[in-house]
Amino acid sequence: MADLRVETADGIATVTLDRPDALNALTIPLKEALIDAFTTIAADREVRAIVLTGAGRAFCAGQDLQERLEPGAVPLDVELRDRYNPLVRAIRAAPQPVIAAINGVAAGAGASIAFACDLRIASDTARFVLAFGQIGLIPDSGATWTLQRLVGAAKAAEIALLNEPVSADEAARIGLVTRVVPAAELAREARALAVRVAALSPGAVAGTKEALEAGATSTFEEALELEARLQGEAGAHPDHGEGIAAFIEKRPPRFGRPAG
Ligand code: T3D
Repeated sequence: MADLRVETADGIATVTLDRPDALNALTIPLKEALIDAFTTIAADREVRAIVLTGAGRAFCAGQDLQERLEPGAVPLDVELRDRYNPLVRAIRAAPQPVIAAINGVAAGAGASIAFACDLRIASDTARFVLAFGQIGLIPDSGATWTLQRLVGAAKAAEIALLNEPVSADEAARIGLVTRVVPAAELAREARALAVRVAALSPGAVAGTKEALEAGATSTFEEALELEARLQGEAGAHPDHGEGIAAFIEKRPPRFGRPAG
């Protein structure tokens, strides 16, 4: 698809939104290509980490507002159920960690998509703008769920209700991004993060994602039980033995593929 690039090398898939003239705003074909890309990559056992980024000066400006004005535009509830929700679900359900490399402004659903990722690293030129309020909408694509879990309810209410842009430095201060790097170093630093997580046991990483996701809404008892089940699976996988052997032999572990 012309507006989306997917490159895979050394176990890392890089997904790049590529409509720089429209600040990578999301059209129906682009959203569908993204859903396809995440679904395909999730099933690719050779891929151990995913980097999501934007071409040009923006990460993503959210819904393409030109498309919204076209005659016969899809009603918003349908658009959310058919495309935005499947997209953020696909990001969160991927067994591999998804790293948002936020190279510039992330607005509307572009911000929501960044919030849905597992890790966020930002260029010093990045900013988050919820933007929904200024066009008479409510935050969507999971932002009402993700944002308050990332920064706390009070800060999330401030960001969502005031529509104040959040600068890269402020995002780092409130824990919305892992760190901020100079723009010229973003791609390299995002890749370095991806290499770090890609070196871990893929099964353990997938289990960690699953447990964190479930733990966000479960009871303590449910979390304990899920940890017991997932740890049973992790403990029975050869990666556990390899991790212990590598520790004893004072060498880096060589983890294999996920079980199943
Ligand atoms: O609708 C549904 O299906 C429901 C789901 C909704 C999800 C959503 O995402 S709703 C929110 C949609 N997004 C926005 O409202 C953001 C609109 N954009 C902006 O507020 C600003 O452009 C930014 C804060 C993102 C960046 O500002 P700035 O000053 O750096 O850039 P700019 O000059 O405003 O934009 C540059 C170009 O990109 C410009 O085009 P031009 O004049 O050079 O031809 C602008 O029109 C275009 N652009 C920016 N955002 C969008 C866009 N074109 C289409 N859709 C956009 N969202």
